[in-house]
Amino acid sequence: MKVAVYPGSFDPITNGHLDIIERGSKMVEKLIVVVLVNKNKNPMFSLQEKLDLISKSVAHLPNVEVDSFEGLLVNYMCNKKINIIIRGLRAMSDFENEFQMALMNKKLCNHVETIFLVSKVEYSYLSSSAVKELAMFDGEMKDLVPEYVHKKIIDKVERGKR
Ligand code: COD
Repeated sequence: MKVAVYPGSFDPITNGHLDIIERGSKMVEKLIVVVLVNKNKNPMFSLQEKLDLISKSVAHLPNVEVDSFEGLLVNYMCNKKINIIIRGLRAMSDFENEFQMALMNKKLCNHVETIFLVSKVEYSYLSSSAVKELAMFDGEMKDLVPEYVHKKIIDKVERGKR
């Protein structure tokens, strides 16, 4: 079975991520969206919340699963015997970091191949950080994230103000 992982922080999942998931899921028999846990980061959403947001957003995609892992991505992949990583590329600014990550993962595990999907033009400026910043300052971000995610971001920001 051809299986790939789409790893990321997903804090929170955006329509840009979702587009990569939808397109990536057509290239393989199973795509696993993996939330990597980084204890040094202070995310807006907890791991459980991220898993919930992603699961609801990909519910229409039967060959997509959601999982999480703490540690090196290649260890997750070795445990599950998966060789393909899918990543999104928005602009040249993504390239350097993505290139380094792909080479490092290849060095750590020679079987691993990284496939890059170029973002749609309309999502090329979109990031989780931009969405969070808009949310903090009451900017409009309805078109940038799935509807359920939009609601949960608004709830979180409102709770923060109380
Ligand atoms: N359009 C298209 N693609 C997009 C968009 C968009 N609008 N927004 C984001 N993406 C892509 C990103 O380019 C990335 O490919 C992916 O979606 C996920 O993005 P983020 O921002 O949610 O996640 P990242 O990039 O912070 O994730 C980094 C990891 C957590 C995957 C990485 O740090 C990691 O593998 N950590 C585990 C430790 C490890 O194994 N390290 C060794 C490798 S150096």
